[in-house]
Amino acid sequence: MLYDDAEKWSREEIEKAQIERLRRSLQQAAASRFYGALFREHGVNPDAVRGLDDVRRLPFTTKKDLREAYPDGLLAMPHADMVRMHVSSGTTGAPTVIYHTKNDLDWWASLMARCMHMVGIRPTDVFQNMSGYGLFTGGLGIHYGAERLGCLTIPAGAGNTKRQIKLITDFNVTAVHIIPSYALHLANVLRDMGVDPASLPIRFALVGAEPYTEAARRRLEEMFDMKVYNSYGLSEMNGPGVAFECTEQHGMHLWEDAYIAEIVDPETGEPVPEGELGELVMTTLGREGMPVIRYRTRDLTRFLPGPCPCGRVHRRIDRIAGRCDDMIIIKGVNIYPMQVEAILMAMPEVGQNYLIELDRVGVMDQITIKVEVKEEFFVEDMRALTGLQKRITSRLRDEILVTPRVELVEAKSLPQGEGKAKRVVDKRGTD
Ligand code: ADP
Ligand code: K
Ligand code: ZN
Repeated sequence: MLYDDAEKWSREEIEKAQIERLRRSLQQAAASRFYGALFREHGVNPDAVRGLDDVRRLPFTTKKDLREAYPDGLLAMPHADMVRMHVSSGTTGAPTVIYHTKNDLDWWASLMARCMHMVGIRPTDVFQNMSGYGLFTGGLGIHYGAERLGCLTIPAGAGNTKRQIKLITDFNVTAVHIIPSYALHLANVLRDMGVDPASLPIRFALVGAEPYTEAARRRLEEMFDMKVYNSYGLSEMNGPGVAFECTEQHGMHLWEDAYIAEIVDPETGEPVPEGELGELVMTTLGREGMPVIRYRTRDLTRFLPGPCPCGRVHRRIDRIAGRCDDMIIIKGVNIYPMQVEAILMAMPEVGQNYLIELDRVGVMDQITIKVEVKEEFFVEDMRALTGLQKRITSRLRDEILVTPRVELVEAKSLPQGEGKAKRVVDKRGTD
């Protein structure tokens, strides 16, 4: 059963709509100061767009552009038509602002509702949103989607874990939205309270906003006895509701009636061969207040080849491997934090948290990985611990190709915030 007509579109229907909507988006964008100037500079004529290949000739928009246009250089309609703004959480620097009209919010809520419906969430479900509200789009973005679908929606917000748990049990919450690092933390708190996470009524979890691995997903599914669906979005493209897993749990359908997605080589900006990893570039097709054209997301992923068994034609992207700017270069080797997580989360002895520290000792870069060990494995027996440390070190070395220093620490001893996890601390300075 489908929520939305566009879910069952064929490739031809998708492409036809994309071309029409792209033309309209470009016309709309041209009304903004930023795109007005950019289009003049690059000779972009919206009416000349004939096919999807024309997208490649359009100039990119970068985070830097959005920062420089702060606060309203990308507004394509009068300020008075705007009803909401969000500011990116600024994980990687100065903030950027995104505006929405009433129509924009309506469109966003329906995309989000479509995602939730796709995995089986229905108006009879009780939905608790455990992510921060405020400027972060994971709050209101998910909230209005859940309401649109018809769920009783609890705006719990982030943190206050004891109250979260009380709400879940008192109101028989069957679906939640939660970021991965907080979900792992929640499991710890529950166990400390003597509650088995699997005894909670939750059946569905929308998990996203930061990278996590397949191993972390499986861990969450087992601990809570629930289904975890990967949810991807970014403020510049509204927020959540951009791409979402179906019940196959194999890649996220990116809604192509609402966005044009490309994957390019982050160095050259040229398209990568089909199926290869690169930077996701996205264009809004449905936003009137502030269209964004060919936005460099800096998120690394690839298109999954072939049709999805669920029958939806909207192309699937793979789990986000990291951001271009997450990459750690150490001793000339490129490393992504998710490579480390994949190894750690697959080991039963490893707890729910880890931290990567980069240091310079003399002229040598050094990578230290602090790893929480589950209580039951953090024993007095030095030999057992040394053995575990050696095993972790050698598995990590095989994956990242440099030998890290591995420090085993007690469960729950590493810093744990309510927002997106900080996985890397670089103390190398700039000297
Ligand atoms: P910020 O860029 O300040 O973190 P956003 O809230 O807009 O602000 O975050 C969007 C970013 O979050 C994406 O570009 C991506 O890097 C990350 N993200 C969102 N969802 C996922 C997901 N399911 N998997 C991995 N990363 C994600
Ligand atoms: K309801
Ligand atoms: Zn599918």
